[in-house]
Amino acid sequence: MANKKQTLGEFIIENQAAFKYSSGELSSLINSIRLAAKVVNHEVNKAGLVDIIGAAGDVNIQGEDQQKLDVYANEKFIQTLTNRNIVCGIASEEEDDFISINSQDENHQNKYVVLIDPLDGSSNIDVNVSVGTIFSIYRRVTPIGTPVTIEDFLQRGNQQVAAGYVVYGTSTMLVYTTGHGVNGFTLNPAIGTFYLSHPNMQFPENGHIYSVNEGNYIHFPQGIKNYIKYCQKEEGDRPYTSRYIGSLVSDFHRNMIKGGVYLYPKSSLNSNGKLRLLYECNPMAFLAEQANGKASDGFTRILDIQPTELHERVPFVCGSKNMVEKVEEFMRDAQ
Ligand code: P6P
Repeated sequence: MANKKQTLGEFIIENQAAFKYSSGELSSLINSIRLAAKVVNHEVNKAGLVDIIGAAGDVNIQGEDQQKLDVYANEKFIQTLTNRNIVCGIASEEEDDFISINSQDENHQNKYVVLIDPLDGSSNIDVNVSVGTIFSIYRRVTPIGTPVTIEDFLQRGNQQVAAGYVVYGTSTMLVYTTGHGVNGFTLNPAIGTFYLSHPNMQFPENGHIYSVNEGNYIHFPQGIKNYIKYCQKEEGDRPYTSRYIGSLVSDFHRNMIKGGVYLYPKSSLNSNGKLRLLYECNPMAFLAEQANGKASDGFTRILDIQPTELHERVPFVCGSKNMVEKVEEFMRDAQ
């Protein structure tokens, strides 16, 4: 008899005592993300069948065409997080400014802020390639009883209390950490239940996959160019394999299982790279470190960077520890 897989709900209850803050609130927060993930998953899986794909006609603060599913996912996550009355503020990649949650919290008693990329990789929606949701949770730093401020959102990544992603792929998974390792849960869509399928996920220290958009090669810093040529060299266990899906969550997830490094460097096209520090790099860096991996901007630990604005971008190197350190070595040597 195969051992019964633990459900996400059972896992949360079993582990909430380990969470150093008020465990009930975090559990409720993770549960609200679980609900939103199921709702978004349902729409993502039928995107081709209803008039919900294609640009919504708007352009977000990033200057990117907003796909209807971007807008839908943003609304669903904000709605479920608001309804749980745990959160005092939300910042979304799809929103110009942060949202102060006052509807059920008129006395500003709620302690958590959530930062979210509701549908990362959305340019892949119309071509049926995996997309994902990324979330990052902090305790507020301004006094309870006062309205949330930008200061509550511009915290260093090393202050996160939880982070995770949903990958809407060949199966839908919720992968998250509360600072005690990384665990992956797979959705059984027939009954709408997530089951613990990947306990204690760890990046292999080494890997043979590098993930970068080589179409930007000529615009990369010399250190990155040198690393890419290193990966392609016939020597030792190289050449490595190049795998780049164009969806951070999917590239990260594959590399965490198989070993690999993901790079989105700065370039002459993007002086700080493309990925956002608050919604993409900090949560993925927290997960990476909790899974024995590493994440930097090529020089500095991502989680130590002090944010200065909601939508700031940073160069991003993330994955197997020894591979990230090899990239950092090439970056140092090229200075
Ligand atoms: P490019 C998606 O827009 C995203 O933020 C990541 O998920 C993905 O890895 C990257 O951008 C793809 O960007 O410039 O290579 O198409």
